[in-house]
Amino acid sequence: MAVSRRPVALALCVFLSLCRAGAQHGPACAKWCPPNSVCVSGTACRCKLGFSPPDKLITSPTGTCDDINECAAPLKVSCGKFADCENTEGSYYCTCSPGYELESGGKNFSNESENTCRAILFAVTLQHLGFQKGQV
Ligand SMILES: [Ca+2]
Repeated sequence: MAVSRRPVALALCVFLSLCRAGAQHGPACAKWCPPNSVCVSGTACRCKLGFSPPDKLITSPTGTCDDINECAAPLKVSCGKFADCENTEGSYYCTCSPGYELESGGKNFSNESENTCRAILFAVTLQHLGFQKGQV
């Protein structure tokens, strides 16, 4: 039955070439994902870390991913004492308040547990200049 084999072989060939074409282009990916999001499938995108909505899939080109203000309610990160929270696009950081510095001498940290802000001691500066205790 050589006659009936031909359409089957042709169909198989078409099927395989379609599969191969699909594999070549990788998984289907939505081309319209809004800024600050990544493609999840051909019809959905997800906001990058630090952007809102954080756990909802975006399924329309009109969707947007907005920066989450980690320094404001309801998230409000606690930077601890003598420190301020600074919001940035896609992230945030904590920094010591004016007149305070990290023990390490570094500038930024990420939360209260890393807070080592301490007053920049005026007395230490005076000692460096040669003043003794009680002279000022
Ligand atoms: Ca932010």
